[in-house]
Amino acid sequence: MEYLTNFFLPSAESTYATQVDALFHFINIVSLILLVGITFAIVYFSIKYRRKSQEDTTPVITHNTTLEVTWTVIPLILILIVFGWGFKDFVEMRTPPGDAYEVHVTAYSFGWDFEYPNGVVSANTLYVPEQTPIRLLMRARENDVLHSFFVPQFRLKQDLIPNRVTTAWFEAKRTGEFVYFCTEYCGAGHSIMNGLVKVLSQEDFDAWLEEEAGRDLDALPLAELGRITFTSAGCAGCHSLDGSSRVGPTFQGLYMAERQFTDGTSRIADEEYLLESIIYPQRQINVGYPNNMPTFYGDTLSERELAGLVEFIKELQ
Ligand code: HEC
Ligand SMILES: [Cu+2]
Repeated sequence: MEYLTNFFLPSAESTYATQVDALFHFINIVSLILLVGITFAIVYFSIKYRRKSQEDTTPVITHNTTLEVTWTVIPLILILIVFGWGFKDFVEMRTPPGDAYEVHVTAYSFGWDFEYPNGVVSANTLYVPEQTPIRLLMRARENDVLHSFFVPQFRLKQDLIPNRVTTAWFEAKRTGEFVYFCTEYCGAGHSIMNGLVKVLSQEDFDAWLEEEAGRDLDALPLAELGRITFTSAGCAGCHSLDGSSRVGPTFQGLYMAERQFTDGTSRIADEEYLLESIIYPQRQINVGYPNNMPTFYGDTLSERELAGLVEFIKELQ
């Protein structure tokens, strides 16, 4: 219901969101008034000054300087107001306060990495403290495509481009969870490129950051590491663990099951097959599924994460 509180716009949750809405409403209301006024005038004058009969010889008015100046100057003033107002807000939205907390954002097909100043990386969920200006330094992975970071409730939207750094900033007014989307159509996994911005109190944020910094991924058992990687690498967007099909097949009961491929061959899903499916997804395509799984090889996943994924899938009987 929260979404309906602000005249059809999602609730305004960043410090500048209400300003963006004010200008939006101004443009909407002025347009509405003009629409009604002009429509009314067209209908009224068409009837009032219509040609009443063949003999009607009322001269046609071709020119009226006063009128023309009026209907040029009034819209000009309105447009200058919109420009000045928009420019002022734009500059504010582009200029982070000097003491902003910086988070590096990397987008790839199909997921997001958020890296904090102490080196902690969170995958697909952005954690930030409330009432603190946050500056995002954003780029898409090299050789990847364009993505765009959009948080409707913050009125924030910015493209991410390979080999370029773009920036944006916001300050969340209160704690809560706010959905973000990728809003640049980027490929078959575009629809899974959404997630949450979790706004925490400063204490909770510090505690979270400290806990993450202390977590030693190298010390985790393989299957446990695999479970974390399943979410952090974005597999969860296309593969379920409960037997239901998503973009790709479920992982439940996959280990040692017989798989049928589009080239007519079949194979038992042993460890070798699982690993191969992750690093060379295009080699064998399961019947009934698209060939759109991204390749997870090279710098995307470490050897240990790959082994962890295989162990994790084996446990899902
Ligand atoms: C954009 C969607 C997408 C993402 C993300 C994705 N996959 Fe897939 N995956 C698929 C599709 C579609 C198939 C079936 C087609 C094929 O066989 O290549 C598949 C097939 C597989 C298979 C073979 C399954 C079977 O039933 O034979 C494995 C194993 C697998 N993926 C593992 C992973 C892992 C691990 C990740 C994360 C690191 C991942 N996938 C991420 C779409 C995806
Ligand atoms: Cu995207």
